Amino acid sequence: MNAIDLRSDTVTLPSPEMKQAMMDAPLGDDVLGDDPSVIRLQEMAAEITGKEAALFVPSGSQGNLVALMTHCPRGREVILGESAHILFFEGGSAWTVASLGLRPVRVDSKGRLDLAEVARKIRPDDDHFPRTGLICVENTHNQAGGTVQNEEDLAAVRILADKHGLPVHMDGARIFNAAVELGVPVASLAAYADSITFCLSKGLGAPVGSVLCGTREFVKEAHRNRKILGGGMRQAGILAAAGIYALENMVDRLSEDHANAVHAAEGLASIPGVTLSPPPETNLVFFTVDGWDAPVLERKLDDAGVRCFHEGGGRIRWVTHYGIEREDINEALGRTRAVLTNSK
Ligand code: TLP
Repeated sequence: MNAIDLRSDTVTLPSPEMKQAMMDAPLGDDVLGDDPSVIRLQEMAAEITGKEAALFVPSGSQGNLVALMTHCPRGREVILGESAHILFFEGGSAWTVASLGLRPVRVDSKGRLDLAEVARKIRPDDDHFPRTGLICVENTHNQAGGTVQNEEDLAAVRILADKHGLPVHMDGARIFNAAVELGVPVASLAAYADSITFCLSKGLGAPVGSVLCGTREFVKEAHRNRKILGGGMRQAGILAAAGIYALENMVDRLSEDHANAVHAAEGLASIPGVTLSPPPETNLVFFTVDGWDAPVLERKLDDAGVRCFHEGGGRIRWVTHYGIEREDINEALGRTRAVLTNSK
């Protein structure tokens, strides 16, 4: 029985065409600024996000950390959502590596920051307190369920940040999913942030890599911070070429993943005891099942050939992505229904 892998869109494998683009990529030493493929990817990323410049980094986690380090000297505080990926899933790097404080605020069901709380948590200018250095938003929001924040949502954050003279960083690991869902260019969402990280290695199907975008001056400093973190990658063009291919060929198809997520959600909701938490907006499907402990269910589903993760709060997450077709979703639904029915 072939396993259907819904653990994450990070499990996507490069297509033969993407691999060919990697084979054909012109290369150079990127630490010395010589790699034509990295330069091209960075130019494309800057243009797509509407920023002056961009920096290719090995991962979304490193992109976010470099952004935090570049915006904030040691000792600053970063305000972010209580369920932010930066807070929970990046190994505590902001604390351990960058010596930054993370100050969480409540988020609503879409992952939007509670702006009244943000305003309360911005530190006054007083020697007793740390200094606030940055506000972070996440779009789409992973733990909220792949939810999308639109221009109005982001504009509200921008207005507050401007009032206090603070920069905004967007963890846009899945910003292309947000843009495709809203039917707007990525740049119109990124416009509300000073910097944005997006991932090539998730729904866009590249094997490795993310891009951090911002002003020319910001990216120059980010380049230095990437070096400090050991993220200078020499002939990285072989990876950047996959990213170029992804940006040129893999964006529009994200709507298929979103349609498959809706289909999966409808199928799951028809199984007694299953509750969507919430209904999917993009490619992440979160659900709970009455009477089931999520880690136990994750193991049972795995045994039945449906690979997925439990995500805390009793929730299971399915992620639709390149390589998962409608029939795979139907098969996963059938196997899941069998597990839930036969185990009663
Ligand atoms: N998320 C992964 C895991 O780390 C949980 C996943 O499977 O969803 N920001 C957001 C919003 C993310 O979801 C992720 C990855 C990252 C940053 C980090 O990207 P990588 O994995 O490239 O370091």
